[in-house]
Amino acid sequence: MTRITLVQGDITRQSVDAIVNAANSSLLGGGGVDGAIHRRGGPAILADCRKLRASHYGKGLPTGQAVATTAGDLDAQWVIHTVGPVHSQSLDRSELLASCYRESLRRADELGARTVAFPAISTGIYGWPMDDGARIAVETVRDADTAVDEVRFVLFDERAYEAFARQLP
Ligand code: AR6
Repeated sequence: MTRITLVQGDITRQSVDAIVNAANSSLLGGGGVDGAIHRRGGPAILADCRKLRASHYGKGLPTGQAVATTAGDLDAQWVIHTVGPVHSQSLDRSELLASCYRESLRRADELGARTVAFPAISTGIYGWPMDDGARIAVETVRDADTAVDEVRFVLFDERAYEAFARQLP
């Protein structure tokens, strides 16, 4: 059984096996969580991302997929980069958002990571409504077939924390 825990705070301050990054398909950094992870994790993460781009993802990492790199100076062994969908009013992209959580946990299992910290993927710059993003995150992790012991959702502010808390008994 995977334990789901909630923390309000900065994901770059977490001590876990793997930290999930809400990246973009370029894998070359950006704002939000992505910017914070690269800033605090240092240049080793970007160096790994560049190698992955050159070897496997010349056209970018597709939405809904996930890849792992070193965690650099972060207090973790790996960063798992996943690309959330941009929210759309006209198209239902929920399955792609669920895929981010599922694929990140798959990478975690391949690496042997037992504790994994997730941000609320797509709920910032990519515009996903927080309540729906929280529902998809919690349901997907609950249903996942994974050996991860703890999934820790790290929510930046109280509004995000409350949205995730409503999804848990
Ligand atoms: N720790 C935890 N959560 C955070 C942190 C942090 N340090 N910083 C922001 N959040 P976002 P997205 C929250 O925008 O929506 C980047 O430019 C934030 O409040 O980081 O998936 C990428 O390169 C929000 O609830 O990711 C992409 O281009 C959640 O994390 C794009 O943004 C996700 O917000 C991805 O957009």
